[in-house]
Amino acid sequence: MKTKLIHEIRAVKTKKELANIIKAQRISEKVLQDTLVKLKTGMTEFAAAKFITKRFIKYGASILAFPPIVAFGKNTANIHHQPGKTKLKRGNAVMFDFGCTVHHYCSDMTRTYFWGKPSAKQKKVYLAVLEAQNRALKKLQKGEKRARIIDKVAREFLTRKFKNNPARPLDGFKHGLGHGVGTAIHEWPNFKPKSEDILPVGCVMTVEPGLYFKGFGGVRIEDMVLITKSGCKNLTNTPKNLKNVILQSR
Ligand SMILES: [Mn+2]
Repeated sequence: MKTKLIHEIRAVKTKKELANIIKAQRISEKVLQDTLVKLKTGMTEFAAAKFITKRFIKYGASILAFPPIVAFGKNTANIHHQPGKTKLKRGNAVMFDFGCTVHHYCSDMTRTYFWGKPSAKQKKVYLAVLEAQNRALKKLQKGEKRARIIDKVAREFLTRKFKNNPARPLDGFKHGLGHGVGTAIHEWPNFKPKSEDILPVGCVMTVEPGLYFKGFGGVRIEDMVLITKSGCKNLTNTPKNLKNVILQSR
Protein backbone atom coordinates (compact mmCIF):
# COMPACT_ATOMS: atom_id res chain seq x y z
CA MET A 1 0.00 0.00 0.00
CA LYS A 2 1.19 3.47 -0.86
CA THR A 3 1.99 5.62 2.13
CA LYS A 4 -0.10 8.78 2.18
CA LEU A 5 1.20 12.12 3.30
CA ILE A 6 -0.81 14.60 5.31
CA HIS A 7 -1.10 17.11 2.44
CA GLU A 8 -2.59 14.40 0.23
CA ILE A 9 -5.22 13.54 2.82
CA ARG A 10 -5.97 17.20 3.44
CA ALA A 11 -6.43 17.85 -0.30
CA VAL A 12 -9.42 15.51 -0.57
CA LYS A 13 -12.51 17.31 0.67
CA THR A 14 -15.43 15.74 2.53
CA LYS A 15 -18.96 16.78 1.54
CA LYS A 16 -19.06 19.17 4.46
CA GLU A 17 -15.72 20.77 3.60
CA LEU A 18 -16.81 21.18 -0.01
CA ALA A 19 -20.09 22.75 1.09
CA ASN A 20 -18.13 25.35 3.07
CA ILE A 21 -15.92 26.19 0.09
CA ILE A 22 -18.95 26.54 -2.19
CA LYS A 23 -20.73 28.71 0.35
CA ALA A 24 -17.66 30.96 0.61
CA GLN A 25 -17.58 31.18 -3.17
CA ARG A 26 -21.27 32.14 -3.42
CA ILE A 27 -20.74 34.94 -0.90
CA SER A 28 -17.76 36.18 -2.94
CA GLU A 29 -19.89 36.19 -6.06
CA LYS A 30 -22.52 38.34 -4.35
CA VAL A 31 -19.84 40.73 -3.12
CA LEU A 32 -18.36 40.99 -6.62
CA GLN A 33 -21.78 41.70 -8.09
CA ASP A 34 -22.41 44.45 -5.54
CA THR A 35 -18.97 45.91 -6.20
CA LEU A 36 -19.59 46.15 -9.95
CA VAL A 37 -22.76 48.12 -9.25
CA LYS A 38 -20.84 50.41 -6.90
CA LEU A 39 -17.95 51.19 -9.28
CA LYS A 40 -17.75 54.77 -10.51
CA THR A 41 -15.29 56.76 -12.56
CA GLY A 42 -12.91 58.46 -10.14
CA MET A 43 -13.34 55.86 -7.39
CA THR A 44 -10.00 54.75 -5.90
CA GLU A 45 -8.83 51.14 -5.65
CA PHE A 46 -8.63 51.65 -1.94
CA ALA A 47 -12.30 52.69 -1.73
CA ALA A 48 -13.36 49.68 -3.80
CA ALA A 49 -11.34 47.35 -1.56
CA LYS A 50 -12.90 48.89 1.52
CA PHE A 51 -16.36 48.39 0.04
CA ILE A 52 -15.54 44.73 -0.64
CA THR A 53 -14.36 44.16 2.93
CA LYS A 54 -17.52 45.78 4.32
CA ARG A 55 -19.78 43.71 2.09
CA PHE A 56 -18.17 40.50 3.29
CA ILE A 57 -18.93 41.57 6.85
CA LYS A 58 -22.52 42.34 5.83
CA TYR A 59 -22.90 38.84 4.40
CA GLY A 60 -21.49 37.26 7.57
CA ALA A 61 -18.06 36.36 6.19
CA SER A 62 -15.79 38.71 8.07
CA ILE A 63 -12.68 36.54 7.82
CA LEU A 64 -11.22 36.88 4.35
CA ALA A 65 -9.04 34.32 2.61
CA PHE A 66 -6.47 37.07 1.87
CA PRO A 67 -6.53 40.86 1.53
CA PRO A 68 -8.63 41.72 -1.56
CA ILE A 69 -6.73 42.69 -4.70
CA VAL A 70 -8.26 45.60 -6.59
CA ALA A 71 -6.23 46.97 -9.50
CA PHE A 72 -7.10 49.59 -12.11
CA GLY A 73 -5.38 50.27 -15.42
CA LYS A 74 -1.63 49.64 -15.53
CA ASN A 75 -1.74 48.27 -12.00
CA THR A 76 -3.42 45.12 -13.34
CA ALA A 77 0.02 44.09 -14.63
CA ASN A 78 1.23 43.68 -11.05
CA ILE A 79 0.17 40.30 -9.69
CA HIS A 80 0.80 41.42 -6.11
CA HIS A 81 -0.82 44.82 -6.41
CA GLN A 82 -2.09 46.39 -3.22
CA PRO A 83 -5.09 48.71 -3.61
CA GLY A 84 -3.97 52.33 -3.53
CA LYS A 85 -4.97 55.83 -4.53
CA THR A 86 -5.24 55.11 -8.25
CA LYS A 87 -8.58 56.31 -9.58
CA LEU A 88 -10.79 54.47 -12.03
CA LYS A 89 -10.73 55.91 -15.55
CA ARG A 90 -12.64 55.10 -18.71
CA GLY A 91 -10.77 52.47 -20.75
CA ASN A 92 -9.14 50.88 -17.70
CA ALA A 93 -8.89 47.19 -17.09
CA VAL A 94 -10.25 46.40 -13.62
CA MET A 95 -9.03 43.35 -11.76
CA PHE A 96 -10.58 41.83 -8.66
CA ASP A 97 -9.02 38.87 -6.90
CA PHE A 98 -10.57 37.94 -3.58
CA GLY A 99 -12.14 35.29 -1.45
CA CYS A 100 -13.55 34.74 2.00
CA THR A 101 -13.81 31.87 4.45
CA VAL A 102 -16.73 29.86 5.78
CA HIS A 103 -15.86 27.76 8.85
CA HIS A 104 -12.19 28.28 7.92
CA TYR A 105 -12.62 27.07 4.33
CA CYS A 106 -11.48 29.49 1.65
CA SER A 107 -12.77 30.60 -1.71
CA ASP A 108 -10.69 32.21 -4.45
CA MET A 109 -11.76 33.97 -7.65
CA THR A 110 -10.35 36.52 -10.07
CA ARG A 111 -12.22 38.48 -12.68
CA THR A 112 -10.92 41.15 -15.05
CA TYR A 113 -13.34 43.76 -16.41
CA PHE A 114 -13.12 46.73 -18.77
CA TRP A 115 -14.46 50.09 -17.75
CA GLY A 116 -15.97 51.08 -21.08
CA LYS A 117 -15.11 49.68 -24.47
CA PRO A 118 -11.81 47.75 -24.43
CA SER A 119 -9.08 48.46 -26.98
CA ALA A 120 -8.19 45.88 -29.62
CA LYS A 121 -5.17 44.81 -27.58
CA GLN A 122 -7.15 44.54 -24.35
CA LYS A 123 -9.68 42.36 -26.17
CA LYS A 124 -6.98 40.19 -27.70
CA VAL A 125 -5.28 39.61 -24.36
CA TYR A 126 -8.58 38.90 -22.62
CA LEU A 127 -9.73 36.37 -25.20
CA ALA A 128 -6.34 34.62 -25.15
CA VAL A 129 -6.40 34.22 -21.36
CA LEU A 130 -9.99 32.98 -21.51
CA GLU A 131 -9.07 30.47 -24.21
CA ALA A 132 -6.06 29.30 -22.17
CA GLN A 133 -8.34 28.73 -19.19
CA ASN A 134 -10.90 26.88 -21.29
CA ARG A 135 -8.22 24.60 -22.71
CA ALA A 136 -6.99 23.74 -19.22
CA LEU A 137 -10.56 23.15 -18.02
CA LYS A 138 -11.31 20.92 -21.01
CA LYS A 139 -8.22 18.85 -20.27
CA LEU A 140 -9.38 18.43 -16.68
CA GLN A 141 -12.84 17.51 -17.92
CA LYS A 142 -11.30 14.72 -19.96
CA GLY A 143 -9.86 13.27 -16.77
CA GLU A 144 -6.24 14.43 -16.94
CA LYS A 145 -4.79 14.23 -13.44
CA ARG A 146 -1.15 15.24 -14.04
CA ALA A 147 -0.82 18.80 -12.77
CA ARG A 148 2.14 19.54 -15.06
CA ILE A 149 0.09 18.73 -18.17
CA ILE A 150 -2.73 21.08 -17.15
CA ASP A 151 -0.26 23.94 -16.63
CA LYS A 152 1.36 23.12 -19.96
CA VAL A 153 -1.88 23.24 -21.96
CA ALA A 154 -2.57 26.82 -20.88
CA ARG A 155 1.02 28.06 -20.88
CA GLU A 156 1.89 26.70 -24.30
CA PHE A 157 -1.22 28.19 -25.83
CA LEU A 158 -0.33 31.65 -24.48
CA THR A 159 3.31 31.29 -25.53
CA ARG A 160 2.30 30.39 -29.09
CA LYS A 161 -0.24 33.18 -29.23
CA PHE A 162 2.18 35.88 -28.08
CA LYS A 163 5.59 34.66 -29.16
CA ASN A 164 6.13 37.50 -31.63
CA ASN A 165 4.98 40.19 -29.30
CA PRO A 166 7.78 42.61 -28.41
CA ALA A 167 6.19 43.25 -25.02
CA ARG A 168 7.12 39.68 -24.07
CA PRO A 169 3.97 39.10 -22.03
CA LEU A 170 5.11 35.71 -20.85
CA ASP A 171 7.67 37.48 -18.71
CA GLY A 172 4.55 38.14 -16.71
CA PHE A 173 3.02 34.68 -16.44
CA LYS A 174 5.20 34.20 -13.40
CA HIS A 175 2.71 32.28 -11.35
CA GLY A 176 1.54 28.72 -11.65
CA LEU A 177 -1.74 28.00 -13.42
CA GLY A 178 -3.40 27.16 -10.13
CA HIS A 179 -3.31 25.68 -6.67
CA GLY A 180 -5.27 23.62 -4.21
CA VAL A 181 -7.72 25.43 -1.93
CA GLY A 182 -8.88 24.41 1.53
CA THR A 183 -8.32 25.80 4.99
CA ALA A 184 -5.27 27.45 3.43
CA ILE A 185 -5.71 29.64 0.37
CA HIS A 186 -2.71 27.96 -1.29
CA GLU A 187 -2.30 24.29 -0.62
CA TRP A 188 -1.12 21.13 -2.34
CA PRO A 189 -1.37 20.23 -5.26
CA ASN A 190 -0.01 22.85 -7.68
CA PHE A 191 -0.36 23.48 -11.40
CA LYS A 192 3.21 24.44 -12.32
CA PRO A 193 5.51 23.67 -15.25
CA LYS A 194 7.63 21.30 -13.17
CA SER A 195 4.94 19.95 -10.88
CA GLU A 196 4.96 16.22 -10.29
CA ASP A 197 1.64 16.35 -8.48
CA ILE A 198 -1.17 14.00 -9.41
CA LEU A 199 -4.58 15.44 -8.64
CA PRO A 200 -6.53 13.30 -6.19
CA VAL A 201 -10.27 12.92 -6.76
CA GLY A 202 -12.07 15.29 -4.42
CA CYS A 203 -9.52 18.09 -4.32
CA VAL A 204 -10.44 21.69 -5.12
CA MET A 205 -8.16 23.57 -7.52
CA THR A 206 -7.99 27.05 -8.97
CA VAL A 207 -7.40 27.49 -12.70
CA GLU A 208 -6.02 31.00 -13.18
CA PRO A 209 -4.02 31.83 -16.28
CA GLY A 210 -2.85 35.42 -16.70
CA LEU A 211 -0.99 37.70 -19.06
CA TYR A 212 0.76 40.82 -17.83
CA PHE A 213 2.31 43.70 -19.76
CA LYS A 214 4.30 46.16 -17.72
CA GLY A 215 3.07 49.71 -18.38
CA PHE A 216 -0.08 48.43 -20.08
CA GLY A 217 -1.95 46.10 -17.80
CA GLY A 218 -2.89 42.50 -17.34
CA VAL A 219 -5.67 39.99 -17.43
CA ARG A 220 -6.22 37.09 -15.07
CA ILE A 221 -9.28 34.84 -14.93
CA GLU A 222 -9.59 32.47 -12.01
CA ASP A 223 -12.18 29.79 -11.35
CA MET A 224 -12.29 27.10 -8.67
CA VAL A 225 -13.02 23.53 -9.72
CA LEU A 226 -13.68 20.26 -7.95
CA ILE A 227 -11.66 17.37 -9.33
CA THR A 228 -13.97 14.42 -9.93
CA LYS A 229 -13.34 10.82 -10.94
CA SER A 230 -14.07 11.43 -14.60
CA GLY A 231 -13.27 15.14 -14.91
CA CYS A 232 -14.04 18.29 -12.99
CA LYS A 233 -16.88 20.48 -11.86
CA ASN A 234 -16.61 24.25 -12.02
CA LEU A 235 -17.59 25.81 -8.69
CA THR A 236 -17.52 29.40 -9.98
CA ASN A 237 -20.72 30.95 -11.32
CA THR A 238 -19.64 34.51 -12.18
CA PRO A 239 -19.79 34.98 -15.98
CA LYS A 240 -16.55 35.62 -17.84
CA ASN A 241 -17.39 35.90 -21.53
CA LEU A 242 -16.06 39.08 -23.11
CA LYS A 243 -19.52 40.65 -23.31
CA ASN A 244 -20.01 40.00 -19.57
CA VAL A 245 -16.82 41.81 -18.59
CA ILE A 246 -17.32 45.02 -20.54
CA LEU A 247 -18.86 47.44 -18.07
CA GLN A 248 -20.62 50.62 -18.99
CA SER A 249 -18.42 53.40 -17.60
CA ARG A 250 -20.34 55.97 -15.59
MN1 LIG B 1 -5.61 31.92 -6.55
